[in-house]
Amino acid sequence: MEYWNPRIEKIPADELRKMQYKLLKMLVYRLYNFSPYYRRKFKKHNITPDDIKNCEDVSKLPFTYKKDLRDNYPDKMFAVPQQEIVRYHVSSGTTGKPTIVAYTQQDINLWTESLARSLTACGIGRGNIIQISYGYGLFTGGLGLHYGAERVGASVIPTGTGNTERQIELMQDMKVNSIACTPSYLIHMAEKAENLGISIKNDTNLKIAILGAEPWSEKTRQRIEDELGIDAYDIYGMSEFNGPMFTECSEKSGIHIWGDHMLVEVVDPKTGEVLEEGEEGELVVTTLQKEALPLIRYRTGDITELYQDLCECGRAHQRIARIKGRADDMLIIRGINVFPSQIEYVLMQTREVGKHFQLVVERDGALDKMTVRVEVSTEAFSDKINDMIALKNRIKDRLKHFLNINTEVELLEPGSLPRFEGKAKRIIDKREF
Ligand code: DLL
Repeated sequence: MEYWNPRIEKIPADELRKMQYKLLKMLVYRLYNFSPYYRRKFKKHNITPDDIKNCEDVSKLPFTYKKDLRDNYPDKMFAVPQQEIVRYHVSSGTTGKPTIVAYTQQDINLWTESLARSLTACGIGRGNIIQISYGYGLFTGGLGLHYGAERVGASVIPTGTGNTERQIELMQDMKVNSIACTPSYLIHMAEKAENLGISIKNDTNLKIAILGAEPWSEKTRQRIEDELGIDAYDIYGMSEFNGPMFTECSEKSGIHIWGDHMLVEVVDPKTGEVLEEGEEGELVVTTLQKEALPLIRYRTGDITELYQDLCECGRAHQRIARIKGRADDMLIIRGINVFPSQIEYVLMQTREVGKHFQLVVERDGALDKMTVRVEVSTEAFSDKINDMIALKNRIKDRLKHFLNINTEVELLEPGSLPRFEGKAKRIIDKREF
């Protein structure tokens, strides 16, 4: 078992908790005294640093929302003078203005440390040749992973997104054995390779993929691993708290959140009430050491749960379950809550379907109607109408059985849905609210 920073990674749970308490107390003290934004907010909620007597007291602090970052655009939430800032990234944001995030040198160092631990836990280090096919630039994925991979001593090929044929050529020529990108882009790359007569499994050295930035299901992991002959690890993060930061370890059972960097809670998305470990809700993070843009109880919008048991890998740092989707991604179809990732899970259990799908939601009179548009795999695609009708009905039945929703299913020829180099866009919601 490899550790990047064994002293911190193998710290016993109670010592970690003590460390988190000290860091939280220092954070509240610092923000109360030096951040005009948080000082105002704490005063409004009658909070002083003396109110923090243990880690659980984090729940006394007010939440921070994406809206706060938007309302304070571009820099009113920064807690250091501009001279201390060495980097900015911009979070795309699907609606409204983007948000700007800032980093001091120390923030970059901590981000890099976090990724160094995570990449090591995924088996990446000196000797690995890693292709980074996340976007470089304003998106945090490319540069974040780049710094982390260099820190662990891997040889980095900073391909960024796009120019897929070139990427495949480099993968072969440079004997790339690991890659970081979105799961949808890796699937796209594998298809493109196949069209060029190249099998990722047999004709390249690829062995490890660090996949994230969008929801993907356990079934999709299994298919990627089997078809490409690799180990695929989930990586999570968001621009507001640096970017990509946390991954699974070799156990592949939950994403470790480095507790000295972040204090996490899971709350009921509607009431904000703190939930027990094992209960599903919205992830809330408090950044314990960030300087330029510290966040107190930031509502990520991501749905997950905290695992209770200790991980076999020996790290006491808390794990979260694979992200199910965003609270705002959740579709309510005739009153039933559905996450696109659940539909993906059901689809990927059906051997005859390919890996690309799209969900179209519209109003049919007063009722919601959802159409699952999914590509059939090249092997299973057939002109025999009866075969295709049988497959369609099988998928409909499974969706009904697992998710209790009635859907229309549309089977499509392989290659007919759009492909994405970054995050996939899978939902088309035509309803008007
Ligand atoms: O996507 C940072 C990142 C880059 C993460 C590379 C992993 C790898 P944003 O663009 O700010 O940052 O988007 C953050 O993406 O709140 C989640 O909803 C979603 N997301 C990120 N990772 C995962 C994942 C980057 N592993 C938003 N599974 C987050 C599911 C994910 N959703």
